[in-house]
Amino acid sequence: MVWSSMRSKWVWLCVLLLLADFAAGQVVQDGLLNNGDFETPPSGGFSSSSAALGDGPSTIPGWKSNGTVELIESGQKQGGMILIVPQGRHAVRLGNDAEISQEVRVEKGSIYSVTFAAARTCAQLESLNVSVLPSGASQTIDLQTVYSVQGWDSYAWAFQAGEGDNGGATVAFKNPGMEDDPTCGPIIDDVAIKKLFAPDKPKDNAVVNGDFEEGAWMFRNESLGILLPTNLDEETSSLPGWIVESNRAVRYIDSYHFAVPQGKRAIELLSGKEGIISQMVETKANKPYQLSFSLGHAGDSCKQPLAVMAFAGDQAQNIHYTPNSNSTFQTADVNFTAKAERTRIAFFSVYYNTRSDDMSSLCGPVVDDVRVALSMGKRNVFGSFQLVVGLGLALCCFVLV
Ligand SMILES: [Ca+2]
Repeated sequence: MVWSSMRSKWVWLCVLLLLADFAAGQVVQDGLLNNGDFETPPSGGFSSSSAALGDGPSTIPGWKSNGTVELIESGQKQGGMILIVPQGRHAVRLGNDAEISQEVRVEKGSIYSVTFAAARTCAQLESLNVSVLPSGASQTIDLQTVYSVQGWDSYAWAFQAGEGDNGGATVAFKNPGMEDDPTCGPIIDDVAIKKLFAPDKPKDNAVVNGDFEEGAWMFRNESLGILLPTNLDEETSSLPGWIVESNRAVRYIDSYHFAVPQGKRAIELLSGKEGIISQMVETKANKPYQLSFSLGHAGDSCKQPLAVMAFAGDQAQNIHYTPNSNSTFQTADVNFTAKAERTRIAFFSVYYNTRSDDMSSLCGPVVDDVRVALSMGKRNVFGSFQLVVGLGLALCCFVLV
């Protein structure tokens, strides 16, 4: 009897704790946001005609909307054009200055990466602003370049939950455009979030996340990979340790849909020198180092030749991928002498490649397993050479004396 009453007390305590948890904000785990795929029917059901939701309170379950936000259905036509729904049957379109947002629960100081699929509708310049409040971090992503022939791409954007976020943060997507045709505007789908971790620094490798295993959320069926747009802030990167310092994006790929040299994730470089990833690695000045990495193809019918330009300090080397039927990648290295306590390493694709099957999707060489280590071998050889010369000189002196 006593035991039973104790147990019921515990159950109640758990229920109260859970309720408190919900009251504090939505419990967000890695993965899809609440109705992040826009497949939950609104209270009145999905409208077969394209009905704009207007400025009213949240009519899309889980989301707040502002301005002309429209739930679209796959197969829906506008003029002569069929609207693109990246995944499933539904997505949303943002009209001029329209916004959708959702509150997510975050931990102060942690880094989060938001993944989303986006497509543009009309031919003109379209962009999408992703932001987080109250910290105010934001980025406008240019949707002008469509990287895949499917007409949509997935992107990732990272932010740090700030002091003011106090457990909850509002992630918002806004169409900053003001087009003459108000039905133009970006389409959004499949919004997910992931808390990122700073990978451990390996003892024998100065590169952080050199294997690219830690990074943005990727759905298991994400067959197109994730585009990582320009991000100059290494503290808030969807690819911890790395920055994308070019105007164009690079593609984060997984081993379920692409050939990946090591582990489950790697980077495919796109758009020639318009797609650059880099990292400042810790080095000791005047010491010899070796940068080594895997260079391969993604198995996505990318038209050869594939080559990368690899930079390490003041060294730059153009390395071509040699097709080999036994392997999807080869290893390459660049020797350099560090000039300072921090050395920049960087990669871009030498060519501007497209897939041979559709002639338009952007593709390129794959880089993985990036390492920077003291080049011990070289120093030892040099050391023994000095020793031999030294002994020789001593012997000469001895003979002469
Ligand atoms: Ca990897």
